[in-house]
Amino acid sequence: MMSQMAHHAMLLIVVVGVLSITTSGTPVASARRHPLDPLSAAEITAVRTAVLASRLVPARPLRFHYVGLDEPDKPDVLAYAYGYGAGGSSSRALAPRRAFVIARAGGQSHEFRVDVTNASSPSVLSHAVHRGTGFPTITLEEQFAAQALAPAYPPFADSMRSRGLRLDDVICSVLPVGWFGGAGAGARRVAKMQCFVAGATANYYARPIEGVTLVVDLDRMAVVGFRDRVAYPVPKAEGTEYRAGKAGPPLAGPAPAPGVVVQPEGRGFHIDGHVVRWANWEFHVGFDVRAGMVISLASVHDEDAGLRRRVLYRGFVSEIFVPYMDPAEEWYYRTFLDAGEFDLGLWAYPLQPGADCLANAAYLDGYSADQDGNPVKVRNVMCVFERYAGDVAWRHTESGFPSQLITEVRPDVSLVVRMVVSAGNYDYILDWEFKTSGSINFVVSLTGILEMKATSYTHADEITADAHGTLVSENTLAIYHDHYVTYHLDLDIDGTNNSFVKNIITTRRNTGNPATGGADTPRRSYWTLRREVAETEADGQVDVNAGPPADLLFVNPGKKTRMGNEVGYRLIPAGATAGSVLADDDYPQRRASYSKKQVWVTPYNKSEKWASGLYADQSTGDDSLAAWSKRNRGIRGEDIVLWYTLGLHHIPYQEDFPMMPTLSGGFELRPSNFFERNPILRTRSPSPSRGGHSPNCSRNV
Ligand SMILES: *[C@@H]1O[C@H](CO)[C@@H](O)[C@H](O)[C@H]1NC(C)=O
Ligand SMILES: *[C@@H]1O[C@H](CO)[C@@H](O)[C@H](O)[C@H]1NC(C)=O
Ligand SMILES: [Cu+2]
Repeated sequence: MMSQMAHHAMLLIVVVGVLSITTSGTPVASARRHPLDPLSAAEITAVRTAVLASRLVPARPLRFHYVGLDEPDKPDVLAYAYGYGAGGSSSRALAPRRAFVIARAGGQSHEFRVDVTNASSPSVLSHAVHRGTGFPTITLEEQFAAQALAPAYPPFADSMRSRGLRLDDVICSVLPVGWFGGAGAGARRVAKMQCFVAGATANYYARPIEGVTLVVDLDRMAVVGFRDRVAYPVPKAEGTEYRAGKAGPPLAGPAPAPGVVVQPEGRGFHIDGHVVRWANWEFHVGFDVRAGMVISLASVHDEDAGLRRRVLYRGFVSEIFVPYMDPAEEWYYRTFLDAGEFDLGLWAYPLQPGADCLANAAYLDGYSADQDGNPVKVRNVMCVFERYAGDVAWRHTESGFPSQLITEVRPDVSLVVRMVVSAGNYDYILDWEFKTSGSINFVVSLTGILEMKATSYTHADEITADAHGTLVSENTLAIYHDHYVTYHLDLDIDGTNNSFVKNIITTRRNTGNPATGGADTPRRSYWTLRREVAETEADGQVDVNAGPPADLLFVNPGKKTRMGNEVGYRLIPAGATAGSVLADDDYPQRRASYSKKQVWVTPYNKSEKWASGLYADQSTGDDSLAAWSKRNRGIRGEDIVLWYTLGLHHIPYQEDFPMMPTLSGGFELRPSNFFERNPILRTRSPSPSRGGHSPNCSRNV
């Protein structure tokens, strides 16, 4: 993760002081709001007003680092959404609208809870000072301010001059320092800066000024450290561009034909506020500055039972951990926690219609607060579209009848909800794909620009010691690193009472004895299932690459199918299942120690949302998923949460330069004894002639 400040200024539309005024003078919040709707611009403004008016924290300046919905307690939300809840009121009365705020003032991190139910008279409900380790996210404004310090710092200016570089061609990135022992709670809030030469290219990441590091005190906003260690040639600008027209002439060779999506009867989904209804699915799409897209209250209609059934209470990306693998002075600390140090939602930009999302997509806007607490709107930050990808939902050709061939095929259509996070150099395309079969596919596609290091090498043959990366261009090493994308998935399979079950594949010898499951036949072995129900959090930790093969399920022990099987959903990890291979005692590993296992299961706790802790910048790991799990709480027959980490070891290759083609990984949550039978058996194939003609459709007859 690096910063790309110039683009923020252009793309974000700052909504300064917008108060939604209603003619009758009734409060803004009286508009129909779903309890999980993100804070509106008017609510963010109300939060700002209340915090600044409060006498609890007189110190100024007061800077807002997080402003987001403090969601109502789960029973209240369930009561609203489904008309009932565990212990909650059974009315659909609107829960109070509350915000959670983290602000810095007087060198301390302050937490506020603010009631904005009536946006014209907001009130601070509580205030606390964070006394533990770690700091809130680094704001955009702090990054701008830090960047401006570099050229004005004489030793830096001298260094640039001595390297023959023009100061106005230099762009610096603000990078979190990580944690490498010591201080903890007494630490200073600092960041480092590494700089690049832009000038002739938009791809300044490819032109690092290796060896120069600045340290900035973020609270005082002053340079407090400077190192000028080594000088390598700055890699050339030639061949680094990616902008159309600047990256060279278009390919002359064979190209795919242009295509469009035609939906002659219009979209098949409906968006009502933040609630999306499509085919058998219904869910709420929210936006949070830290997590970005948040999916809540996903339920699926069961046609056979005539019921809407609950699948997921709330799901979002909790953290993206990206450790680099070069121990050098300028690189050792690059062990990013993109959500906790930078905010994923802050780096999500307007999607490009027809390119980022299909032409038939609908878009949703997002709001966050700037450092002064004013609302900032990001247009088209999420999109929703139906995907007709040419895949098959199910099919069969029956050739067993002598005089008849039976073929039944159902095309697969799914609904995609998408957000793209451009975390400085890297872009993450984050998809939730809902399928009529009841499955949810999660896909992360990586693209963008690698993090590169200047070197004296111009050919791989010159490399004698470990270079910690791949030589992707002259004087340019792309450094080895990992990506760990951690999802918080509060599954509620048919209710909140769930258990985590492992169906473990176990090899058996054929004993020949029917009493022990054997048979008097020549077969020597077979596999069967050993079913384990996780009792405590320790049983909920799984390295999917270790041990015997197993299906991992969330089941509802109180709900059975007509056949007597427990209803459930299973997790299907796919492809990207890397686990961290760093030493357990290495500092970044201690901060994100959950990255060694893909699966963790914890009891639901409203305040356990962020896998690397609420205060992730300079965190020590004491407030993290692995630390919570050490309490070893009971998880059998409880309201439990699945944490899944999709991991990739990234060895860069030359094709990843200067711009990386997308590389995807994902996993699936799939109904497993949830329905009585294939829930899409009775779907019909859309007739090609229905609702219009297909101009270029041909077939051999
Ligand atoms: C969950 O369901 C099981 C089976 O019906 C029951 O024994 C258990 O007490 C329930 N747990 C809670 C917390 O209600
Ligand atoms: C909920 O989580 C917070 C933060 O980890 C913790 O302090 C609190 O004790 C937890 N509550 C329960 C009931 O486990
Ligand atoms: Cu990568």
